[in-house]
Amino acid sequence: MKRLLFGFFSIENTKIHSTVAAIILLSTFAAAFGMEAAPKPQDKLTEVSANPALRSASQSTSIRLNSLGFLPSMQKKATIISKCSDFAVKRATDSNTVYSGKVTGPFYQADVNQAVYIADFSEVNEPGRYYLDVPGAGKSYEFEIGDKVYNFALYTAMRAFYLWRCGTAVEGEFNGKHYSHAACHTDDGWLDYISEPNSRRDGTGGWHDAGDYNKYVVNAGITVASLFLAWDHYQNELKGLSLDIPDTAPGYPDFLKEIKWEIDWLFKMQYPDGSGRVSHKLSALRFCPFIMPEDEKDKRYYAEWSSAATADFVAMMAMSARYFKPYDARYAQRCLDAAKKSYAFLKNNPENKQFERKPFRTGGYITSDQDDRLWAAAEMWETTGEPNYLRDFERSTWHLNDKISYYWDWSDVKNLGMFTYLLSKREGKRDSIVADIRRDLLTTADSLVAKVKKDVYGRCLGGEYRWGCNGTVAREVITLMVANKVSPNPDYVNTALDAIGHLFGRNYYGRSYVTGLGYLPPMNPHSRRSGADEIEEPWPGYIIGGGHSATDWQDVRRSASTNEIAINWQAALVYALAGFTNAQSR
Ligand SMILES: [Ca+2]
Ligand SMILES: [Ca+2]
Repeated sequence: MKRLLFGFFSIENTKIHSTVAAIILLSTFAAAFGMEAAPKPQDKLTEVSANPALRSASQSTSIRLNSLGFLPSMQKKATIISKCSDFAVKRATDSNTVYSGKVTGPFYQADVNQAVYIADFSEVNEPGRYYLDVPGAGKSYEFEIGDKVYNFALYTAMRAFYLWRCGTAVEGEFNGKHYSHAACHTDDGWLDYISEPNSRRDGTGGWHDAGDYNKYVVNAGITVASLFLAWDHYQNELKGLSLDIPDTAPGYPDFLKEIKWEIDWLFKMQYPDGSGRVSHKLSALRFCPFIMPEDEKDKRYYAEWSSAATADFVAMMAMSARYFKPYDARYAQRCLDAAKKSYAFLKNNPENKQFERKPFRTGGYITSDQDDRLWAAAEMWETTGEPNYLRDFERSTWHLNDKISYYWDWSDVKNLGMFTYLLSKREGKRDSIVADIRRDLLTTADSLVAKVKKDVYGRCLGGEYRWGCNGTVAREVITLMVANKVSPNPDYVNTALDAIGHLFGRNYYGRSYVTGLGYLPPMNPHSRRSGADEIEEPWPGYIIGGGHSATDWQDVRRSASTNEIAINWQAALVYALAGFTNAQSR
């Protein structure tokens, strides 16, 4: 069984999230290992939700809406899967009707094989607690309308990074439970595969990557970038955010303090030989079983460098130099020096040097580097203003037919470079490239809007499903909000809110996709800490990857393909929520 399990683990976490082959392979494995059937949402209704405020004896499973709630002035919609015609919005305190209207529909959608009705109650803007009463469908769970409905979710989702910390003990309270683990992986890491055998150099720190405990530079790239973008776009709201984390960076706001924990580790991934090369990952040779992190005792090694990891390192360090500077100028300079060194190495070594998996059987994160290099150049230019970086960016960009990728994740970070260049206030940009990026961005945002308007659950990817696509649903909020910066449009903002609504309950399952938050959240994420500890409820605030079709999500631990957690998806969720906190100031 152990051998079989290792076989399973070696496939489950391949980090090749977007390949169809992997999906088919996983389905085969899932069948071979007899995965438990997904719980049907109605079976779970009698169980305790992690959010007791949402419990009620008479809730209907037919009414799906954003269980976090709604901002007063913004759009509010529910999807109802029972035949109905009228609906009322009732105040929770006294059951008085504050609004009544007619649903639209039925609308048939093939991928979920449902004919549904839509209730639009956007006109209700008085803060308070409400529920929907729909003759023929029943009563919804209670929801809130208010300015701060996303604040606690943001806090929990960002604190989840702290709870992911490696090389240290962590602990946190949630919903009356105490989550903790002892200091882990204090031997990171060994140099056998990049220089000398049996010698060790400090590689402690950083965040565990996902449901596993390894650390990968490429996946750190899109993660750190998404968090810095949240900071860049919403720092007035985020500056005051307290995360209840240790003061590992005195003088930094908590939000940046948590990012710095990862950057401190990232420094250690640069080769000790002064070349500027960056190790692709720090990892055990195999995934460990479901044990607590401090119990994983296998040796963990620096893997050989890759050009994508080196470029992502440059981009992250350049961003760090920019955003940390007001709080710690010396550290910022160290970041910039490290970025320059690795950038110089890349310039002298233009080949796409991919990571070679052997002998590691953990996550691959193998990717071509054109997009990563382009992103690195954009961040170096934005941080330094030096024209050589601008030239490098424009040379690698002008000929690209699609300046903006519609679907993006760790393997395609082109958009990050494009956003930085487009939004930069620096002089010297080439008008034609700016115009191309702007046009492609708005076209992409418009297509997301169009998909949301056609999808009965307001899903901005429509019927497109890939590994980790819940993370991409959240990540499209970045696309939409950057588009909204260059061409303000209420459709972009509403589509961004639809993405949040979809993730927190307005979906086929009528459930939240984020542990501990919202209505009937995932209970069995593919997360080693949650699987190994003594607490029934999983570690809180983590978004799970989601189905590979509209109807195949499984809330079971073994389903790495649909129920894992990961830092790249998490950072997208943080970005999405950050834009809608303390909304009264917007
Ligand atoms: Ca890439
Ligand atoms: Ca547990």
